[in-house]
Parts: sequence; structure tokens; C-alpha cells
Amino acid sequence: MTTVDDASRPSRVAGPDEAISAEELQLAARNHGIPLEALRYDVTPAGLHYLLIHYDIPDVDPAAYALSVSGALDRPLRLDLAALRDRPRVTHRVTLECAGNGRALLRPRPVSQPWLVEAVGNAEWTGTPLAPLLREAGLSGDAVDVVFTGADHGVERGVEQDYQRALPVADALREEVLLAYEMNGAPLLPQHGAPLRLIVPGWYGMAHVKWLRDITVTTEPFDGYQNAVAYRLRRDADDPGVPVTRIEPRALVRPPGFPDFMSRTRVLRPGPCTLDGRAWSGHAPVTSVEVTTDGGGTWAPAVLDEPSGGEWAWRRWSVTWTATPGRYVLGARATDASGRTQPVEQPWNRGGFANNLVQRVEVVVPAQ
Ligand SMILES: Nc1nc2c(c(=O)[nH]1)N[C@H]1C(S)=C(S)[C@@H](COP(=O)(O)O)O[C@H]1N2
Ligand SMILES: [Mo]
Repeated sequence: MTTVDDASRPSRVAGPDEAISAEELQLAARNHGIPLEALRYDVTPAGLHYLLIHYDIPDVDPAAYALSVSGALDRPLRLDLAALRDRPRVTHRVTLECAGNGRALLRPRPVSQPWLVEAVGNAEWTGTPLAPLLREAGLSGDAVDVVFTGADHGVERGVEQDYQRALPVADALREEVLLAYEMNGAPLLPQHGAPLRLIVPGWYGMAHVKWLRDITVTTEPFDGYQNAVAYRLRRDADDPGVPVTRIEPRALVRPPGFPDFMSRTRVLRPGPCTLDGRAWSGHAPVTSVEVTTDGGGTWAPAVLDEPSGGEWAWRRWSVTWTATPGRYVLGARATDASGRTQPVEQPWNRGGFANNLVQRVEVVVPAQ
């Protein structure tokens, strides 16, 4: 186990035949994914939304809570929950995805939270927009970064820290960025950041700081651990890499039929059926989804439903298929308006981030 004095422990890539360890299992048991059948819901019920918590869920007393806003601005603020709730109120439906989604499918496997494809959810977040608050506080013209600090504390590769992430000031001022106090119309649950979290539509999960207690505007680039060390796309340990930011396009299949208990291979009766799922991208709206039943050999276009819930929410897609006896590997591929799509080769990087390789859903259609 990592200890505070074990300061040099690097992130690790598993050996060629190295199985998932008890440490990875321990993380996976704490940080659950969405059960893929829950792709049926437009809005993911709170308890079925994925979870990622680096340290412990902190004990924050909502009655004593106040958000501090300070740094490079004229009028530092302290806002309790009542003051935050008195401000303009907005709801956005937002697809949240962990940057590590797909990590455990990479070869070789970067050792960390071992997600397959299930680190995603699409919830309604209600709160107050951040930009007007920063402007009212007299944001300085030479502001560079806005640093968001959570109330949770831990140690990561030997570095003791509060969970902290910065956004460049231009990104923090985008009108869709929210200080959210409700999820799906109810106060935030402890595991999702109660009483207040940041929501940065379009960005991978690490930017959406939970248990938010402090906002500090800086005039120098922030070089904290989660920005400068952790969430970077690197080829190798010496590569400074580039920051992980927006969500790459992805489509997932809602698993058809019923599962085998151990393998979760799907069993589907022969005959006509509808295959469907969800597609999203944090760069630009999804413009098309294609579906394969032969593991990527051939592709057929899917029908995209009208967007439901605004530009930051996933979209349903569907296609009709006549299942005949045999074995199949289903998958779907999303393309967005920026031209980004899902690769056929794994996009490997040392941290195992942004792996949007097409999903493989094994299906058996038995003879009647
Ligand atoms: N304070 C704090 N915020 C955090 C985290 C954390 O560990 N601490 N995890 C981040 C990561 S990596 C992800 S993917 C999302 C997950 O949000 P959710 O658990 O509500 O789905 O929260 C982000 N915000
Ligand atoms: Mo994450």
C-alpha cells in the first residue's frame, strides 16, 4: 500500500499477463459504474450513476458550510448554502464520464481504477452559474486560472493533498459552468459532492470538483498535482504530456436480451429486435452513430433520436436487427460535428485516459 513517506511511487503499467490486483478490485468496489441496462433511462437515477472518489467521502456539515471565493478579485466572498440558493437557478442535463473510462481494456493496462466502459451517467444538475459570481466579485483582468478545492484529503503517489483542480479562466467563465447543489431535483447525495460541486459540461469527470469549499483565482498557472501530474496524456513517464480536458465521442450499446451470470455474455432470442444505446461527445454534438454486429467488420447507420435535454446530454440511437442463430460481437461508433470519432486501434497513453475504442458486446443467439 502507498504510504505518505513512499513519495516516489510512480504510476504503474501492468506486466503482459498481470491480472487485476486486490488493490484495483478495492478501488472498483468503492467506485461503481452504471449498470449498462440503465442506459435505458434518459436521466440516470442518482443511485445508478457511476461514482469516482479518489480519497474518502468527506464529512461536511451543510449547516456550517460556506464557500470561499478569493484570490485575484476585488471583493472576496463567503457564501452559505442559502446565499447560493438565492442566486439565479439553472438546470443542465449533463453526461459525465470519467477520463479513465476504458482503462482496464488497454494493453498493457495502466494500473489504477480499472474501468471497462461503465464510468458514465447523464444526470440533471441544478445550481447557480459561476461566471456572474466571479464577475460580481470583480474578477481581475490578469486572472489566469481558477482553482477549485474539495473538502476531501488524501495522498496520491506520495503527495498529500486536498483534491484540487484548476480551469483556465476562459473555461471557468463559460456560461454553462455551474455551482450545483441538486442532482435530479434532490439535494446532492454525499457521494456526489454534497452540499456543492462544480459542473463543467463537456469536460471529463476530474474537472467537476465535488465537496467544493474554496475557489481561488490565480494570476499564475496552477501547477497542482491533479493538473500537472495526474490527468495528462503521456506516451511514457518522461513525457510532460498534454492536459486531459473534453470528453471524446463514444457510443454504448444497451445490452440486449439477458445475461449469463458470470461472463455477462448476452443471450438473445432469434427474430427481429431493436438495438439501442446512447452516444455523446464533449467537443461537439454527435452527428452520426453506426452499428456493427461483427466486431467492426461491417457498419450500418443508426437512427439518432432528437436531442433530449440540451447540448450537454447524451442522445439515444437505435437500429432494427433480425437476430439469426449464431455468435455476434455488437458495437457502436459515434462521430461528432468536429469530425472526431472512435478509433479502431486503442489510443494508448500511460495514464489510461480517454480510451474511446469501440465497445465489444458478446451475444449468443441460440437456435429455437
Ligand atoms: N473533490 C473531489 N472531486 C472529484 C473527485 C474527487 O475524488 N474529489 N473525483 C473526480 C472524478 S475523477 C470524477 S470522474 C468525478 C465523478 O463524479 P461522480 O462520482 O459524481 O460521478 O468527480 C470528480 N470530482
Ligand atoms: Mo474520473
